[in-house]
Amino acid sequence: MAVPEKPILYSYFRSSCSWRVRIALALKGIDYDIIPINLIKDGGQQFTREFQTLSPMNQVPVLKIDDVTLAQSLAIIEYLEETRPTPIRLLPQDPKKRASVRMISDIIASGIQPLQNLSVLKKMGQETQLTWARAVINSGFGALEHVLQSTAGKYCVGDEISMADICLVPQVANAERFKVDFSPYPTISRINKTLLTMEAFQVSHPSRQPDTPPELRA
Ligand SMILES: N[C@@H](CCC(=O)N[C@@H](CS)C(=O)NCC(=O)O)C(=O)O
Repeated sequence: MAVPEKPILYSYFRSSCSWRVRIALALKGIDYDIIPINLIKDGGQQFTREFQTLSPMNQVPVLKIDDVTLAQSLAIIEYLEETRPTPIRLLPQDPKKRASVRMISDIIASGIQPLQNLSVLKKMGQETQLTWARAVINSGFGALEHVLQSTAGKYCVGDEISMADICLVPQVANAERFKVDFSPYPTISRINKTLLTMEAFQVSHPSRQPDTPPELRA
């Protein structure tokens, strides 16, 4: 019987969307190799013809797994969930909780991250970048804090870890990089702190990746 090939993740250490997938792979206990795609160097390796054939949007992450090439972090996470439901579920069985998980994931993945993504910031001057990024994160985090007040238990939705938590932690790291004031977001801060104690969030952290520059290593 043919041995299945090890999955390959095209990832950039600091990419929050890549981190989402790294967390999911770690939680699911899936062994994989990383091919780093440097989004900054030489104008960005995401724009090479070779990478564009894998990711027509010129974005990481991309995961090669089970003879399929997948882009878009939430689609990848849902694929992992459907094909590998054990050892941990990332979407609750209960439809209402499942919708809450998807709602929170979408707030982050559609309502915050794309507005402060590299390609958007590159179109602005250095000074405007910071103000813009802070404004969109504050606007999204205001909404998220409000939502979490009714959905959260220990984690974003109740006491089970989910895709929403996987989206939260990398977005908080982005916010920290842009020096967002966290005092209006006590629920976000509390959940983030709890999640960062977990091994899956630590091994996948931007400070511990093969392409992490020495000065940023944990
Ligand atoms: N919706 C996509 C977004 C992917 C995305 O924005 N990736 C960023 C890094 S987090 C990227 O590759 N940016 C490259 C660029 O903007 O040139 C996903 O969830 O995977």
